Amino acid sequence: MFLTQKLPILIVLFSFLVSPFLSFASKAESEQPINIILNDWTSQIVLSHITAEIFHNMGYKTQFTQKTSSAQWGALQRGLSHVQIEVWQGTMEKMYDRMIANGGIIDAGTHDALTREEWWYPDYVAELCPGLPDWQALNACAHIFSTQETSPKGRYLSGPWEKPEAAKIRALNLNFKVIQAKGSNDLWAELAKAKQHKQAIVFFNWTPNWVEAKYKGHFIEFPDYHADCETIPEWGVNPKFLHDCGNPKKGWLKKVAWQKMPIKWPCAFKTLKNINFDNEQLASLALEVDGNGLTYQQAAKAWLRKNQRLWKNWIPASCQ
Ligand code: TMO
Repeated sequence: MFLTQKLPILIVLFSFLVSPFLSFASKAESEQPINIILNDWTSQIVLSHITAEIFHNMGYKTQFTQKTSSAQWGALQRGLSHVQIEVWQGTMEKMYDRMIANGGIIDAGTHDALTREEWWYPDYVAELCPGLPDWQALNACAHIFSTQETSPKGRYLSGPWEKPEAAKIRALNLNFKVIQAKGSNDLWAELAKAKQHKQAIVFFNWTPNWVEAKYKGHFIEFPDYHADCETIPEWGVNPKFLHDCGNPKKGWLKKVAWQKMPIKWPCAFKTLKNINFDNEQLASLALEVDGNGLTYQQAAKAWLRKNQRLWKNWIPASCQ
């Protein structure tokens, strides 16, 4: 009688006494590592490291897998990878919508950051090409953007991300040719070189990013984005073609997860939903690496050290 009544209390007492000595790992619902996708731009990589460290702190194991933003979807859908911490509307909305509709991936919430991904030029180019940032000014000065590869057309230097730039050029009848950079470092190198020689350049850039801290410049103003622009040819200035518009100017930035993550690692998923960065935080993280030479890990660790109160609050009380 005594024992059966008191047993629950004894168990509670016992676990209370012992729990501080148990490793954090005992709190993870599964020993299997959470696989986090590393894409190929700086803020995404730093945020991935921050996320991994937060999960470690909660007792989870993590792994990274490098995937381009176009190759990531299959891995997420099949459960080979489980988290992508920066899904940008301007480049990834189409695949995001399709994958959510398929049910393979789930939305893990939206960052506060508002994003824009678009053709961009440094300040001094405005003097070389009057009428910018209006896109209609581009054709009259296509020649000043031309390179050996593109002459007599202007060069538009794109990134390796999912964007139908050639279709946009065709739909807006621009006298430009797309040259695709291998990665963001190539974009920054071309920007520095062009600036040094005061040469015209227009390339794929985005915000928040480190560039805005170091270079003044502008996005090209294309016809305003509308979802119909990408699905209904009749929409917009060109009735025959899709993509006759720019990217969203206040785009979303989302986190996505493998659909079974909430069952397999419930506390990690709840925490992922709370992880939230704004424009300023993202731009300064990117600047630490691309401007100030820190490694991705160093930038992540420094941020975690300085912002403990903030990120510890992202872990729900029931998971601590
Ligand atoms: C996905 N990106 C931020 C490089 O445009």
